[in-house]
Amino acid sequence: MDLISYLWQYIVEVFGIFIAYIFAGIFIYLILRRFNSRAITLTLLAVFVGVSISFYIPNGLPNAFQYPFFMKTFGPVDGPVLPFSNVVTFLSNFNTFERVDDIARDPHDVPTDIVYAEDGAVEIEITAKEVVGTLADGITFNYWTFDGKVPGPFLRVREGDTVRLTLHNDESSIHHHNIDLHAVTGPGGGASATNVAPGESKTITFKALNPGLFMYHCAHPNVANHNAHGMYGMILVEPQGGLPDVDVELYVIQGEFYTSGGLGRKGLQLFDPQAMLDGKPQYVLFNGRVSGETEHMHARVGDTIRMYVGNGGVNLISSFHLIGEIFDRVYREGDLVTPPAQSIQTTLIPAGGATVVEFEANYPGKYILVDHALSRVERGAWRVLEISGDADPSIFDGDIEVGHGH
Ligand SMILES: [Cu+2]
Repeated sequence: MDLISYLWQYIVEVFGIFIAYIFAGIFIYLILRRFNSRAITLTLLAVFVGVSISFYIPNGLPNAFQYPFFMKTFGPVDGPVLPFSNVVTFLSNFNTFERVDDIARDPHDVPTDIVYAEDGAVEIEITAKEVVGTLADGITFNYWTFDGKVPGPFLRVREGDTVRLTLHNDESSIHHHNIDLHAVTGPGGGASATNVAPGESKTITFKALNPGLFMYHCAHPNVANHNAHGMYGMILVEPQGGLPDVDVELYVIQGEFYTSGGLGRKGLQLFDPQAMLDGKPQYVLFNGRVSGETEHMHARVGDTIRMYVGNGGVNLISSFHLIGEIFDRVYREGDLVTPPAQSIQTTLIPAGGATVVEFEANYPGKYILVDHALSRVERGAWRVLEISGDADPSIFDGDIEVGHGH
C-alpha cells in the first residue's frame, strides 16, 4: 500500500491518458456514424492523428509510460539504463529498504583527528547501501549511498599515510558497488579492486602520495548512474605538517538528481537516464536534499570557517558562492600545495572536483551558499549558514528586511 500511495500519480497519469485516448476515439467514431460522409471521416482522422503526433514529437510518451529499453549509448561499459529486472526487484522489495528521513549528511560532520591502527595504517570501513530517502517534503528517491547518507563520510588522512580501506556492500543492496578515490594512485583509483556484490566486502591498501582535497565516488558501471544516485564523498589528504587551525569545518557536496517526475512532483521519483544524458537535472542539491528543510550550519562572529566543497556532478560545473561573504582564501580545485588565492567572490568546482575556502565570520546573520548559476537555486541548490554574535555597525549597518519579494 505504501508503494501504491507513492506511485499513485504515475498510475493516475497512465490511466488518465489511456482513458482520454480511448474516449476520443469513440467520440470520433460516433460522429462519423452520424454524418456518414467520407470528407468528414478523413478530416477528423487527420486531426486525430495530427494532434497525437504533435503531442508525441515534442513530449514523447508521458514519463509514466516510459522505460527506455532501447536507449543506445557509447560509453566503454553498460549504459545508464537499469536492467528492468532490477527495477522490478526494487519495487517488489520496496518495503524492505531502509527509510532514511534525513538523507543529508550534517555539514558539521567532519572528523578532526586521524585515527591510526596498531600497525600505523589509517583504517577505514565504508558500507555501500541503497536506501529510500526524502529528497523534499513528500518526494522520495531511491538513493545509493556510502554509509546511508549523502554525501558519504568525510575521510581524513595525511600525506604519506598508508590507508587500509574496506568497502562492504550491504546485503539489502540490489546492485554491485565499488569505490574510486581520486586520492589513490593505482588502477581505477581503487575501483577495480573493490567491486563488491551485495553482502560482500573487499579491502585495499594505498599510500596517500599527494596532499589535497579529493572526491571519491562509486565507479561501478554505469558510473554516471551510480553517481547520480548519490554515491560520492570526499577524502582530505592533509599536507605534511597539517592545515592551519580553524574554528569551524564544514562539508558540503553539490550533486544533480534526475527524476522521472517534473520539479516538485510528489511521490516516489524514479531515476530518469534520458534526463541524465541530456544533462537536465530536476534537482541540484547540496548534500542530497532540498535545502529549505535542512538544519542550518552554525558559526559565531570571530570564527574562522573552512569549507570543504565538492561537486559530485554528473554534468554541471558549480559556480560556488556565499551570499554576503568574501572567501579570504580559496585553495583552488582543492590544491593544498600552492598558496591559496585570496579575496574571491565565486569559485568554480568542476564535476568530480573540489575546493577549500576559508573566511572569517565578521558579521551576524543568515548567509546563503549557492551555485551562482542562479536558476539552480530554484532546483534546490542553496543552504544556510547562520552566524550569531554581536554586530559591528562599522562593517555593516542597515535595516535588514527578511523575505522581500519582487
Ligand atoms: Cu555504486
